[in-house]
Amino acid sequence: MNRLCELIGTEYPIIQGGMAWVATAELAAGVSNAGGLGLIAAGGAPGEVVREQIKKCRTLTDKPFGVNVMLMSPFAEEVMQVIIEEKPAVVATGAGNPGKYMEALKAAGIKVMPVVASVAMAKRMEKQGADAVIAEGTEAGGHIGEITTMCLTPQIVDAVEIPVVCAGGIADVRGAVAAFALGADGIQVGTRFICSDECIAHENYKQAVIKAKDRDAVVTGRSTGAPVRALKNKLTREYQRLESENASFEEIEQLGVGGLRRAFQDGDVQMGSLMAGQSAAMVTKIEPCADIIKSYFEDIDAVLSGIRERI
Ligand code: TUI
Repeated sequence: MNRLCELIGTEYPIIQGGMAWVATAELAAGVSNAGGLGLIAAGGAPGEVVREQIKKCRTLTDKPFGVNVMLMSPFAEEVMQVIIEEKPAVVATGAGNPGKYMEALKAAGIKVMPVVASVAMAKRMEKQGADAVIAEGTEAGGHIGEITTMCLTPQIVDAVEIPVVCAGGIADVRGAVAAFALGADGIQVGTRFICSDECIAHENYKQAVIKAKDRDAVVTGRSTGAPVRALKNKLTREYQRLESENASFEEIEQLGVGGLRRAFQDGDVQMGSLMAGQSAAMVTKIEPCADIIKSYFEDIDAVLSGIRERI
């Protein structure tokens, strides 16, 4: 049996990415019901909102699910407290070092899977007791590191003993086979789940992902030290203008405030932050989570025999 599935109690070694706003209880339950691990994204939400989401998810699925905690959130501490009380099966973290919460999470029986974007961070997480790491390449959406999935994954696989989940740019079964070839024990998929029936993001956001082409998922915020990948629109162009004019940190940050809500809730495709990875260009339709998950695992043999025929 796959050791990631054993760790998290799923049928398939696939985790849904913890996308702020987008990854609600509905999406997490949809993914978990289909045999993957759904994650509720805490994003920038306060603890009690996250508690409600966990409770809602429990009404929608009896399968294991997790919560993704964005460590740059001002509410990270109280969200962790809620998680320790509510005890979802898994906690994934992003955008920081979850070291100070590790002991309490593990004592509560929660599996901890930090997202990492470097080998050093992966090693540190293993040493601090992480159960697995999610190696996220720069192809991913949202807040990103510098190293590509192709180069990051095998280096982390070689550096740690714990299971490695490969993330960033995995749009179909070919990407999944590539991830397993690089030594990963599982895959994390974000962008493609935006275009699931169960995702309650605004239809305009979903259509923007479907329309996206290869160069449309652009990075802003490199100058402020928090690079974010999102679909090109008026907002990203404004960002790029401010950054090229060396505007103040505050002015640049101010532009992004409320951007995710504008995209997710209002369907504002011009001034909303349409966070998505480079794989958006490969997403072509809206479908049930179950069909998305099956598409990553059903045709593995066909991909492998294609490889055999070509080499
Ligand atoms: O966290 C993410 N992706 C995100 S978070 C997010 S919310 C947001 N909204 C507006 C601006 C910025 C963020 C949207 N997307 N992915 C996981 C991830 N973690 N990628 C990179 C990292 C990371 C980076 C540095 C993890 C650890 C780290 O180490 C810091 C340290 O303390 O050494």
